[in-house]
Amino acid sequence: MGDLLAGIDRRTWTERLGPGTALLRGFALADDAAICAAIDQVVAAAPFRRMTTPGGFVMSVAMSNCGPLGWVTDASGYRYSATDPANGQPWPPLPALFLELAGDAAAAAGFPDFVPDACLINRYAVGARMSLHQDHDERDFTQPIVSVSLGLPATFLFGGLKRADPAQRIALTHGDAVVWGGPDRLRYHGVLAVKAGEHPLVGNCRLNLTFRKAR
Ligand code: MD6
Ligand code: FE
Repeated sequence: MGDLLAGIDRRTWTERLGPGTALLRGFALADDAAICAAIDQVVAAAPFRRMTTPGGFVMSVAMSNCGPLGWVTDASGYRYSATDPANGQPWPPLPALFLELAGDAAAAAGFPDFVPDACLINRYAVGARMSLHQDHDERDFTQPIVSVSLGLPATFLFGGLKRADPAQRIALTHGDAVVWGGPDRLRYHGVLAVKAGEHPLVGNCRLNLTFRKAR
């Protein structure tokens, strides 16, 4: 597994959450400051914003994107867009570090050659949450999703392929990566409301990156 990784020595403890899901504890820790600096650069050009669902609810999580495509939602639906609806410009490019991190995490979980074309950046202020959903706006479900958590801890809900299936509760902390694909690619998942706290690097919020191959 990790012995094939080139470059940075990423120390990690792997927990398998399902046949196609690996939790790589601490995978992003060695790069945390550089990742945060890269996020700051992205959101200087494409600021965090709270989007509206097709049903008319304003999401509690604030979002931005980088890469060729970005995930957006508004009254007309959920979709990937090559441009930021706030300014009509392309999303900021995917930092090289992000591509390397996502590819390394996917490889460590058994998905070689993962090249994302979208990175959704989620910012959870205290109290923000994400209700149970499936990630199904991508075209190619053979490709996994790689998720990196930074800042305040959160409880991740990991359900089944049907909304009513029981969900595991998993504590995700700063530096953890979750890679998710194969038979688990369409499992329901969500995030419970983030509790108050202060992270020495990130401050009073949780950040989550999800890398996808949308097209
Ligand atoms: C989050 N993550 O952790 C929200 N989706 O903030 C997701 O919705 C997600 O972590 C697909 C795969 C992994 C994830
Ligand atoms: Fe998701």
